[in-house]
Amino acid sequence: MEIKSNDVLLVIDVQNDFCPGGSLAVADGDAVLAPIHRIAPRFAHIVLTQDWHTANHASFASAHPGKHPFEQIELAYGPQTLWPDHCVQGTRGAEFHPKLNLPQAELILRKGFRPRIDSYSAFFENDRVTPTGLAGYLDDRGLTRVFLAGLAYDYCVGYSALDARRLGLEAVILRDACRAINLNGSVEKIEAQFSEAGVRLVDTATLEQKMHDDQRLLDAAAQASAEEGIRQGIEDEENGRIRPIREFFDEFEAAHRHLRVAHTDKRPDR
Ligand code: VGL
Ligand code: ZN
Repeated sequence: MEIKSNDVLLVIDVQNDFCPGGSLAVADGDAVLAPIHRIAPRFAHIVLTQDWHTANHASFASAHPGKHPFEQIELAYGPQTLWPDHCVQGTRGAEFHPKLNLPQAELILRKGFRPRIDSYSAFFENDRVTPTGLAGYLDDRGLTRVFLAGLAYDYCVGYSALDARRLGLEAVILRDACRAINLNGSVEKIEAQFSEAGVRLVDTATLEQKMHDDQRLLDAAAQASAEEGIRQGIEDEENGRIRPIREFFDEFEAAHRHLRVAHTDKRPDR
């Protein structure tokens, strides 16, 4: 597998509230930084997403008297898990992790800003029909394969990957560059959907190794073809199928002798 110019790295929700110390901390959440930073230079295009809720957002348990975080309720569009308040617009928890260093990212996409609808996916909100605009953006730019990394594997990363497939895009999750919330079997559930939908999982190290191996094969092929060209040339010359290369050199030298003489004449004494 190689990374091509129509690939995009989608870095999902690497925000303070999803990292250790945050209000919806994912275990080891900041461990995604190292693999993301290692693989990012391979990509020509990077998009960051930011969970971006209003205060009193419908996905917050605090907005539903008597309800607690991680319980389920029914909203207008169906079941919704309730979360602790997190990623409220303009707060420190909503900011990217201070060590996230991807200044080359071309787009920061915010989602979950409609007070009555949650949005796990970077493509559609949780009603599954309200678009975020990302599909149009990628289509406009001819980006047809998404690699995904970030938080959380079993929610925003997973839903984004499944929606990408629904839109006819290729989706590859960089597994070691994600961490999961793992709530009531959420990892197993979403992984069953991954295999159904054709979402691929790969580790960044494997991807790097494959790219390295592919490059070595290409180099070897180029080398072999150059050698074959030379061998064929020598054989053709020996069989009289082409003029000896020496003749070309001699003619060239003869034709340009005056230049060399003129040149050497001008050279100062050494
Ligand atoms: C997420 C739960 C609530 C995520 C966002 O980024 O995976 N999870 N909001
Ligand atoms: Zn959220």
